[in-house]
Amino acid sequence: MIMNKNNFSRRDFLKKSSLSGLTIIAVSQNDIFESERAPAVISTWSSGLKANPVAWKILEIGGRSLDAVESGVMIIEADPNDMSVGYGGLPDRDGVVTLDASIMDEHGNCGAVAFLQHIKHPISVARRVMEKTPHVMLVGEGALQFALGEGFKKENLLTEKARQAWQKWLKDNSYKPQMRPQHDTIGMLALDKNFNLSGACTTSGLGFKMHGRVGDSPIIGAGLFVDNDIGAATATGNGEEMIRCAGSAMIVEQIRNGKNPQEACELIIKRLYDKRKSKLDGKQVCFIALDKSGRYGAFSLRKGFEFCWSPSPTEHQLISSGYLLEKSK
Ligand code: SD4
Repeated sequence: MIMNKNNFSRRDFLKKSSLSGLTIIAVSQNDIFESERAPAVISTWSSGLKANPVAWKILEIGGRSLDAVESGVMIIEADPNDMSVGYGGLPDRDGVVTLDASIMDEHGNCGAVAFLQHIKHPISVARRVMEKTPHVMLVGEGALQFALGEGFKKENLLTEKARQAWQKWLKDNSYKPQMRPQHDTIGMLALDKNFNLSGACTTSGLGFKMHGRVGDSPIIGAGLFVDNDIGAATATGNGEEMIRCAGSAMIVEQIRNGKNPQEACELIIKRLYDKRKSKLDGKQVCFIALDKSGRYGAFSLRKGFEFCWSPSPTEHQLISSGYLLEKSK
C-alpha cells in the first residue's frame, strides 16, 4: 500500500439516482477521497469545526487515534452552548441531565456509559470502563459510582439556558416525550498515522426524553462501531431507529463487503427507509463513516445533516451530506 497523502483522486458523488422509486438527491458532497490518506478526522455536525482541530493536535504529533477522538469530543462535552452533549445538554422530561457515550479502539476494545448523571466527560468514563474493567457498559448509579471512584468530579450539568428550555417545553408539551428532528450529538472517527482507527460518540440524548431512556450513542454497533481491519461508523439522529437497524455495525459490514464508505452509508439509510417508512415522520437519521484507507462517507435520511471533514491539521470542511428525503421533518 502506498501511503501517499497527496496522491488522492476525487470523483463526483452521485447527483441523482433512483432506488425504490425515490429520487435521491445529494447536495454539496462532491468530494470522496479514493486513495490512502492518514491521519484524518471526521465528525458529526458543525461542532466538528471546534472538535476536529483538537483531535488533530494529537494526530499531528503521531498520537493514537483513540486519544484524538477522546480529546476532540471532550471539547463539546464541556461546551455549555451545545445543548445535545455533556454540560449544557437538554435534560429529560423530569429536568434531569442524563448522558450516554461510547468509545472504541483499534484493538476491538470498547467501553460505554449510559444514563450517567453529574459527570461532565462521559466519554472519559467510557474509556475507563474499557480500560479498567472487564465490562463494556456501565449505567446509571453504577456508572456514577465507578466514575467517582476513578476521581471524576460530581457536577451540576443543568445550565440555566437548558433549564429554561425545559420549563418552556413542559408548558407547551404537557410532559409528552418528544422525537426532536434537530440533533447535535457528536460522533467522531479518526485514523492516525499508523492507519489505526478509533471512534467516540457522546450525547445528552433526545431532549425531554423519558427518564431512564437510553439512545443509540452508547450501544456498540448502533451509535458507533470500529473494525480496524475495515472501517468505522458513527451516528446521530433518532437513536431508536439506529438501534433497530444496528446502523453503525451494518455500515462497517458493507465496507467489508466491498462498498466504499459513501455507498455503505447510503445503503443502510435506504434499507431503513424501505423497512420503516411509515414510522419515520419527524425523525432524522444520519451516519458518517471512515475506512481503513482514509476514505469517508456520510448520508442522512432527511435534508439538513452536516458533518466536518478534516483531512489535514488546517483544513476543516463543513459539508452538507447527501440525503434521501427533501422534507426536513
Ligand atoms: C440519541 N442519537 O440519544 C442520539 C440523539 C442525537 O443529537 O443524535 N442527538 O438518540
